Amino acid sequence: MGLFDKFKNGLRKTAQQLTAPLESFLKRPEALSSATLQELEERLVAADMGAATAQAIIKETVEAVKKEGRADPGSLTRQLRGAISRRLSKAYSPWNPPTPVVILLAGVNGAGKTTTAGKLAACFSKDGRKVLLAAADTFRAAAEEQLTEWASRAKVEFVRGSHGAAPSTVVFDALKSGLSHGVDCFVVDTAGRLHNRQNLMEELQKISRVAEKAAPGIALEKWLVLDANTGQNGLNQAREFNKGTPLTGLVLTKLDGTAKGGIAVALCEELGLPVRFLGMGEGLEDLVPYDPQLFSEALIPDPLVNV
Ligand SMILES: Nc1nc2c(ncn2[C@@H]2O[C@H](COP(=O)(O)OP(=O)(O)OP(=O)(O)O)[C@@H](O)[C@H]2O)c(=O)[nH]1
Ligand SMILES: [Mg+2]
Repeated sequence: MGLFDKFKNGLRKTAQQLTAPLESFLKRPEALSSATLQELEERLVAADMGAATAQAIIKETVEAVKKEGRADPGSLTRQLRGAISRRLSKAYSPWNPPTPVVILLAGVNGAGKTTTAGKLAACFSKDGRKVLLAAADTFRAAAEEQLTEWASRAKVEFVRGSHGAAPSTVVFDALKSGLSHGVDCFVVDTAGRLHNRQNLMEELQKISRVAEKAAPGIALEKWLVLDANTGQNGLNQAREFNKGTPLTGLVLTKLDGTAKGGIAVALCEELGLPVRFLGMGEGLEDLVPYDPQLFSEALIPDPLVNV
């Protein structure tokens, strides 16, 4: 499946939420009627873009349509896509993993960290990188087993700590031994933690400090894994994690199962952090590199724009 098809599939539920009203708007001549605009704004909020962002998008869209001098429905959908796309592009720049690189995945319980770690390992390994998956979730034995399973699916190496080892020790040992064996991509899975638990936030800081100590100067990515179903609370989570350990990126998971994928727009608008990957299913291949253009085209497809 091509990349754009993956975006379309993964964002289908959110797109349906938006396209149904857009299709009916296209049949009406009065595209800029206040009833139309209000309905559209409600749909943006329902897709979880947030009230303030939805309002700003509508305002910007209306101004652009007026400026264009063609208050027809096609112009409305085109400008709407533009307003969404500009927000999705904030803080974004294409990312190529440096060599070597450490990617630390953090997030609340059940966000999709372990699944993402496995998918990332497969994705980088496919690109010819020598990948090591490190189980720094030492909290539950089952977590290590889950990651072992992913490592074998992704056909990459895997390292876990000895019983009762601290997560930072696992990371230290993984980096030391991995680097001496030519590993150039470390993907570190951590335990789920609530953003308001100070001690767990400190543990993350420690993992990151220890990684820097084990491999001074190594590129260290700290990504927050967010479940797209979390809605606007995801913004709060991201802010709190970012306070504890300054993040370098976001991964948004479970987009396939939600009509609330518009949260990506709110996150990009408000956080100044780049989204790096999107989780769109439970399989090894169901991870796509984030692309703001493809995202907005999947949300508002061409037939709605080229009218
Ligand atoms: N549909 C769908 N399910 C996903 C996706 N990512 C993860 N999941 C599912 O979400 C559930 C939790 O995923 P995990 O990867 O175990 O989450 P975690 O953050 O590691 O959880 P803890 O370690 O318990 O904090 C599993 O059932 C996954 O299969 C996704 O992109 N789409
Ligand atoms: Mg996990």
